[in-house]
Amino acid sequence: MNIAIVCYPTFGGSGVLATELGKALAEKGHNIHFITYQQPVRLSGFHANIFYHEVRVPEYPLFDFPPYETALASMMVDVVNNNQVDLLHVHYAIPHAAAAYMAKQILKKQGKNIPVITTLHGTDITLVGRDKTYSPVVTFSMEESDILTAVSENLKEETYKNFKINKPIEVIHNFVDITRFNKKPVDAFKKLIAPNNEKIIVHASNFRKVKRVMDVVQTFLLLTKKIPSKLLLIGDGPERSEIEAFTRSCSECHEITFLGKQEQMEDILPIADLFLLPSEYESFGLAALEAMAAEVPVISSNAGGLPEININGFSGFMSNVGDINDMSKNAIHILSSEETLKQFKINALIQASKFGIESIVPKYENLYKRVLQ
Ligand code: GMT
Repeated sequence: MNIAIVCYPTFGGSGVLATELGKALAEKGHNIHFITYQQPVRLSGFHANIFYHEVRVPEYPLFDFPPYETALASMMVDVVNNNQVDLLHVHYAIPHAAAAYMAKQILKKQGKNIPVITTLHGTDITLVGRDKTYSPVVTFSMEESDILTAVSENLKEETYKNFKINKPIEVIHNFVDITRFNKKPVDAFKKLIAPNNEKIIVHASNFRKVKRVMDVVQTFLLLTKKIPSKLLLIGDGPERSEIEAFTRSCSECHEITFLGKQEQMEDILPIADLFLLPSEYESFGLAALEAMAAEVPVISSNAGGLPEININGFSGFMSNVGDINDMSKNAIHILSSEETLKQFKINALIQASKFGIESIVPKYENLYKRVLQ
């Protein structure tokens, strides 16, 4: 099949998932056309059947707000017309689903019926999408998509709760390529981070409020009083400078390192002993799944779709949002003995395997076949 994938190119989970899906489909012989404004971060190297079409919005003095959505819809039309594209798969509803609707209508006038599949990822529904600034357009473009999918049962429920739509929503969980993340830790790297055999704790996110990165720091400070540890904070975003300022002013924070944005998570995760994700909300928590695939147990909140991936007392533990005492208590329990840690590591991998790329990608292929019939 010739498939056009529209996504955000950044480190956010929706862009990561869309890119990994495109790469996996290309491996299976499909031609994949990525349409976005920048090369997706996870799209490196040459793939014979992957094409990247960059959306550019020309500057014009009148445009205080450059019309990206219009440029995107035009690019979709162009890519479909010139590459025998069979379907459009858009990730993250805003503004991709609306632009896809526009492209579909233009193509219809030209005598082509192009199915649109919209995959909802989380904040396009729970934070941003339900705001009245966007809600009417999001509602309409979800209804008009030929197929609507969500990355967790929780996100499906949230969508029906927040939008008046009748459209069926199919849940296809996010996936991970286990073979890529399940690598042997590099001892020299581990030694560099933790020279005295301290435990290595990792958090990775876009440092937005919803991620509650300060809870990560507070949980770590309670934990490290009992078990000598190092905390690696990966990613960047609006909350980083405030949290960095706090860690500079706090005398107990010298074991915390900010690594910034990292493309090769599969090289870092294998040296970790625990992954912290105390988010206010996660539709799924792809970062936690990738950690589990690297045999890293997860201490998370129990918000949103996290209970669908993190199994309490098995692959890690879950606590109520903001309960840093419970999170640190659970972290200490996992790290208290090598046997306990080893068992949780094994369990994390078992749990991640339920979301293996080989079982989830065919679900998208089946969707495509169905919509093309
Ligand atoms: O987590 C973010 O803020 C980024 C966001 C995105 O859209 O890129 O992630 C969402 O989609 C991911 C992939 O499906 C999910 O794993 C994340 O849980 C979800 N984030 C939220 O719901 C906050």
